[in-house]
Amino acid sequence: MPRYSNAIVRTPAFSLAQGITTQALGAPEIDLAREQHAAYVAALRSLGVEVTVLDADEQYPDSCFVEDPAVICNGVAIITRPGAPTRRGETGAIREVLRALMPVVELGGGEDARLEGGDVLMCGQRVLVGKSKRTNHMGIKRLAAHLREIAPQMSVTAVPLEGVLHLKTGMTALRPSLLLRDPACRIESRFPFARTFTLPRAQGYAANVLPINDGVLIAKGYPLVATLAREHYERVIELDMSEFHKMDGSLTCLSLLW
Ligand code: CIR
Repeated sequence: MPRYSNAIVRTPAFSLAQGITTQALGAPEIDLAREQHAAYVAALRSLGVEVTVLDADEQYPDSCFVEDPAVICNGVAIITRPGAPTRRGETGAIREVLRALMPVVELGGGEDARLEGGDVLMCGQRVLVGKSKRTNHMGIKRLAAHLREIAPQMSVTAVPLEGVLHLKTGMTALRPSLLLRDPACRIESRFPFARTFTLPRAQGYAANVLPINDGVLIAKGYPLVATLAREHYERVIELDMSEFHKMDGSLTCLSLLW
């Protein structure tokens, strides 16, 4: 599974509740969100990842979801063009931070290309890219063009989807050959390289898992995924994600890893 040594995260802004959401779970409580975020950072560190914590950016309520403005592959960062207009400006600060750390390229493709990192699922040598409300055909084409240069061994497949925000909101890989899917995530594509385990609807949120080195982060309160995760990993870290869930956020969105 993926080996990571570094991560960037951003402290949730006090303005978090003003961010975008499709959930009807109430407003997030910022103090609790920050506690949950601190636990997330501690979990990454406990798995051997060096974490840089960026200050909160009050101008952008969704800016703690750092996964969306960039995609990192083979030590190169691709700065995306978020489909959500209120999030487009988040790329500026992330670009500056990443430039000091690695080569950085722009998505390109003009104003019409849209891509958010939450739609990019790396699964072994395969990259599945959600064609969602936030990521379009041109964005996927541009990502594929960059990856041909950066990681020619990887194949890119577009995955049209409905029902959830991003591809990774509704499907991630517990192992490269084991996908977990929230039934709310409607996908026509088939993935012959893996077994797809569809969770019961009430546990759908737990389809977003984050394998890191020898362990895996999972959302707390979803026993089926906890059992599955323990079958595959020695270290399973369960994190309370309640406040991020209210804002359509999940485990993967809170970090950029490389
Ligand atoms: C948004 O709607 O953009 C944020 N409230 C949540 C983004 C979650 N990001 C992710 O799943 N990668």
